Amino acid sequence: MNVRTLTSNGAPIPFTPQYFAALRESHTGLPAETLRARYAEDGYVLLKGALSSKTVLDLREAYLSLFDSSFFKDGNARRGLFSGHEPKGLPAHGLAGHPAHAFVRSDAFRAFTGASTMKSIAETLFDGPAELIRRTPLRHFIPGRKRSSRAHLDRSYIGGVAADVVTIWVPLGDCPVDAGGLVYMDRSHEDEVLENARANAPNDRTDTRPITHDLKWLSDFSGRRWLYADYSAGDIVVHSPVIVHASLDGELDLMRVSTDIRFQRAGSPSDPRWLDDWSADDGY
Ligand SMILES: O=C(O)CCC(=O)C(=O)O
Repeated sequence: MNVRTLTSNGAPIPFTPQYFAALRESHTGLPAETLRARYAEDGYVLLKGALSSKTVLDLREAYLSLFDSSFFKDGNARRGLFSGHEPKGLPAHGLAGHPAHAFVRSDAFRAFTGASTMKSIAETLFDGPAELIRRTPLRHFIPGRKRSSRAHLDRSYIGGVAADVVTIWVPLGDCPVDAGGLVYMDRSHEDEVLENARANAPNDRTDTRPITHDLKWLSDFSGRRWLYADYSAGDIVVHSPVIVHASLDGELDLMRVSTDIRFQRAGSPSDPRWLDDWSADDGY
């Protein structure tokens, strides 16, 4: 039998039960205590259909429409399929002058991150009032580039007490596993050894914040599996700053556009580096 192999930053990992299992599915109709118990137990909650798929697709379209239509198959920005032709003459993703830099400063994006649904999900998990953290990255992965998020914990990037910060990861559109969605290392939020794995782990960068780009290595090292989902537009994952996560390389035509929206418990200390709008060169 042929084993399917996925990659992350070009490093291969077999898509087998030894390395992968499904994320546990939840939804916003579950009692708040159940959601909090799952978040504590798993380090995440995957909320299927938490947002309207139309709202999510409208937002992605508003962003992609800032590019030349030659970027998209059939010139169709709503479908978001890569034509194979990247726009020329743009700064790198998220730098001033790139559409992602302008978009996170737009009213449409602010209305999305500031929606009451988002805040109320954070408040359910905190069991108390939440405040939006302003710095909100917009991710855009183009198929075939073999570039993904390396295995990391958010706590390596943002200060604060882990129990007082949550991230809501929002794929802007469908994101099946081979389109390069986020994967979470099973129960890694309980495993302090993992954070120290970076001393021995292969690393394709000089940045010491990520643990590794090699997801198979980390799974072999820890004996833990990567949890994945075939996300649909409207699904979100709320995750803890201490769960190890990463993303896979996109193999489909579908571009992966997503955003990670963070909340802190109201009144808890803010990380001063996260008080401004995101820019890809802000260093955080
Ligand atoms: O979307 C990605 O690839 C990275 C997102 C992430 O690391 C996060 O939401 O914390």
